[in-house]
Amino acid sequence: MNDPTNRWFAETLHGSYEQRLEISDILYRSKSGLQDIIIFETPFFGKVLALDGIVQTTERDEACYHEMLAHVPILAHGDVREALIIGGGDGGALREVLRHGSVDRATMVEIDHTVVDICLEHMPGLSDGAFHDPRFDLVIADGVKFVKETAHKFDLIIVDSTDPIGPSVQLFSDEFYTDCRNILTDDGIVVCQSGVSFVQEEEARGTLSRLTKIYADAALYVTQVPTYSFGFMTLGWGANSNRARSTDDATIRSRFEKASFATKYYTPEIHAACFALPAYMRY
Ligand code: AG3
Repeated sequence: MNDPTNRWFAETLHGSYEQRLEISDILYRSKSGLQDIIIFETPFFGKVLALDGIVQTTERDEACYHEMLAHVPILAHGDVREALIIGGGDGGALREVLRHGSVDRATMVEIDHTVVDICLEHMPGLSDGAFHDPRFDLVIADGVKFVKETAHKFDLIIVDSTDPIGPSVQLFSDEFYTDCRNILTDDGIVVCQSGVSFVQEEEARGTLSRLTKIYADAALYVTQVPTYSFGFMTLGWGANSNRARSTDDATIRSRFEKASFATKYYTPEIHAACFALPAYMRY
């Protein structure tokens, strides 16, 4: 199905359900590096990046994911200056982080430089100039090793990874989250993608139990991304204190108004609601 000569890109997240996206053009394809990478054009979703057969991001709905990874922790914290992004080579999370004037530095540690290069070439709207922002630092390295060895402290760590298959497996481990905790500032926060729990229950459940063991405040929150099929995408939250999650709604609203940028998904109301989980996600 994923043969480039085919007009359809098929994704199978669950053995008895297939999602297909119509391909109008294949812009890049490589199976020779760390992972199977494809970027293709579609009539409805714009350009799409898929890694190892799984849709990572599409131009049409990427904001539903990247805004929630960045704005929920940044506006809850209130004073994020140093941000670290693990993965996220397409630049979408980076773009949203750098919308905040309070951020002095955003470091991205991406294991696969090809993802950065080809996204910049074929999907430049994803990063929208963020890779050229003077506050941005790119490190091509293994995030697992970086968090173990760095001497820096961060107010926010965003883990924008693939699911735990291939190069991301180690990002879903106690050791990685302990190392992240150790490089966070006192009120620092880590957020991470933890799968669409309806079909990736182990990923969401495992993330929550790991975060609960390691952080003073741990939770899952949700966002709705149309091309991540099967419903809510869960995002994990871990913080060394519960200060950020105790921020009241009026403060969140006023911080958002002050930040003064337009969003496609995030609103202060969504922020207030996104930690409310359906009963099937009460792990
Ligand atoms: N990373 C999260 C992809 C999740 C795919 N899983 C799924 N559809 N259930 C996206 C990277 C975008 N910056």
